[in-house]
Amino acid sequence: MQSLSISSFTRSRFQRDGYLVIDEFVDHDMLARLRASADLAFQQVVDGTLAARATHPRLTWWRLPDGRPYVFKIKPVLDLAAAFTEATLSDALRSLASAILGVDAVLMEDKVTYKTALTDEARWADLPVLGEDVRKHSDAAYFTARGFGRVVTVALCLDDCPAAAGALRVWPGSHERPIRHEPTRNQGPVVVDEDAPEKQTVTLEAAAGTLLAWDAALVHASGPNSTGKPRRLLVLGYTASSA
Ligand SMILES: O=C(O)CCC(=O)C(=O)O
Repeated sequence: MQSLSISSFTRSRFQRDGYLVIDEFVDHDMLARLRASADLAFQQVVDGTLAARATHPRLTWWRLPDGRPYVFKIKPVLDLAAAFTEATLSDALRSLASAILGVDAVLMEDKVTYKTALTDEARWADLPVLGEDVRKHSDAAYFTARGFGRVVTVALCLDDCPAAAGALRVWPGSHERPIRHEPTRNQGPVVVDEDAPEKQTVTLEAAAGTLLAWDAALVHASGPNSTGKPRRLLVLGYTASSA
């Protein structure tokens, strides 16, 4: 994993745009271990859910309109596999988040988003029916409600993430302006279209090993994964240390 300090240019660009992308952040060996860890977490939580016929508390899933169960995320994951802990204990990610925040950062949330449909129909599971899209949202209000100040989200792409795989889409600069949300029945608040028009979005297509970082107040979304291949992100939230 790269250990790097960001330039004042990169920091001011992050402040202006609300996000940054660093290619080849994770080396080949670490990437392989993180992928194996994501598989292991999936086995423990998803296979465990299917075997026990009871939803694991770490699992967020729903049913697609065609009836297949769809795994969105597992949270938390760090204690489920050693490479996750290793990645977050290495100084690279925390120092990057500290440089962006301008203060010492601590990890406050961790998850893997999988965005994958299951072949097991899990008919016993009473799941809401939703699409594959992650609709436009920002996480800042949710973090504020949990008592956190400013949060930087850091995501490591465990797999290639072209647009067709549901790459992250962001609305540059949206973290700096008031954004209206509207409630939804099953997906939490989503951003109203007028405050984040489609023509202003940037799609962050990325190769496996890329690091994406965004201000939690930035509006973001992602589409379906239609590649038939995994598209997993290890997503970590960092905030100012209170120490
Ligand atoms: O994994 C994705 O596509 C979306 C992740 C996301 O929206 C989030 O972590 O807030």
